[in-house]
Amino acid sequence: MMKQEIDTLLQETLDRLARLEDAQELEKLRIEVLGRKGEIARLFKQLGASPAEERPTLGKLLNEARLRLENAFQEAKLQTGAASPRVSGLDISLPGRLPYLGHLHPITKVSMEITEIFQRLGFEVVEGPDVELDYYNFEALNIPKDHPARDMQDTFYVTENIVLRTHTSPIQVRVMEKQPPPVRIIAPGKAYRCDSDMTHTPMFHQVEGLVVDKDVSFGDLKGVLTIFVHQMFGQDVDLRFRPSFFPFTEPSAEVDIRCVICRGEGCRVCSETGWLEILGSGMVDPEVFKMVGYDPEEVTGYAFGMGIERIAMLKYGINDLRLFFDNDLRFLEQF
Ligand code: 2NM
Repeated sequence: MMKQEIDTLLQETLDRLARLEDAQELEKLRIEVLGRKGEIARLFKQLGASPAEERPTLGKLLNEARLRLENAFQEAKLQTGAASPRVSGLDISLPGRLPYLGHLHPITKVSMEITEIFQRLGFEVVEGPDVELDYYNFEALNIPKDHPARDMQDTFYVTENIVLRTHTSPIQVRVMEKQPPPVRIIAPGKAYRCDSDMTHTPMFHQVEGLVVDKDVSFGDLKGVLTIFVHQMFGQDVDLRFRPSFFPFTEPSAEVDIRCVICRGEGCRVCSETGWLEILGSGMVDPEVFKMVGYDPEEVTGYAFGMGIERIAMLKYGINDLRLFFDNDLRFLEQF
C-alpha cells in the first residue's frame, strides 16, 4: 500500500521533472515534493503509523526515494542553469563588467596641471578663437610682414587676412585690447603650423601667460616661472634663464631645466648639454603695449609660452610625439 505510494511519487515526480525547463517551476515542484510540508514529509509521517514489522523496509525505501529525488532535482537545476540565475542565456550572477569610463587625454591633463599651477598663483584662464585675424596673430605681436614666422610654409592661411593661429598669443592681445591693466592671465589652447615630421605636428598645444601692471619686473618673471618649474617637475630640479629673442618681448629668455633623463650628465635627449629647453619668456615689448593702447611709460609686463606636448613628453618620459595623436588606447589608458 505505502510502497505503491512511494513508487508512484518517485515515478511521477521524475516524469514531471523531465518535462520542466523553467527554474521557477522546478523550485515549485521541489517544494511540493521535498519541502518541509511536501509529499516525502507526508510519507515519513505516515511511516510512523504503519505496521512495526514493515517500518524498516518502508523507511529504507522512502529514504532511497528521497535521495534519488534530491539528486534528480539537483541535476535538473544545473541543467536549467538555475544554480546561477539566467535571463535568456545570460548569467546574471556573474560579476558585472564595469561600463567603459572615458578619461582625459594626457595632453588635456598636462594642460590642466599647468593652468592649475598658475591659477593658484592668481592667474585667470582665458580662451580665444583658433581661427584668427592676421592682425592678432602677427601684426599686434610686433611680427612684421616680412618676418620668417609669417612664411607661407609655417602658417595655415584661410584667406589673406585670416589664419589658423600659430600660437596662443593672440588671446593675450585680445584681452589687453579689451581691458585696462592690471592683467594676469593664462591662455591654454591649440596652435597650428604647416609643419609635420618626427618632432612637429600640424596641430599642437600651448599654454601662454601674461602679467601686466605697474612695476612688473624681470625678477617677477623669474620668481613665478621658478615656482612653476618646481611645482611641475619637482622642487629639486635646477633651472636656468638663457638669453633669447622673440619679436614680442625684450629682453627675452628661454628657460632650461636640468635634464630629467641624465640629471645633467649629458645624453641623447639633451644633446649632451645636460639641459632641456621648456619655455620661452620675456618682458612684453613696448611696441606691443602701444598697439593695444597701453602706455609703456605707465606699465610693464612679462609673458611666457610653452608647448604642452614637449612638457608632457619630458614629465612622463615619452619619446615619440606621435603617440599623442595616434589615439591608441593602450597608450592613452596609461595616464
Ligand atoms: C612666448 C614667449 C615669450 C607672449 C607674449 C605675449 C603678448 F601677447 F603679451 F605679447 N603673449 N605671449 C610670449 C612671450 C610667448 O612663447 C614662447
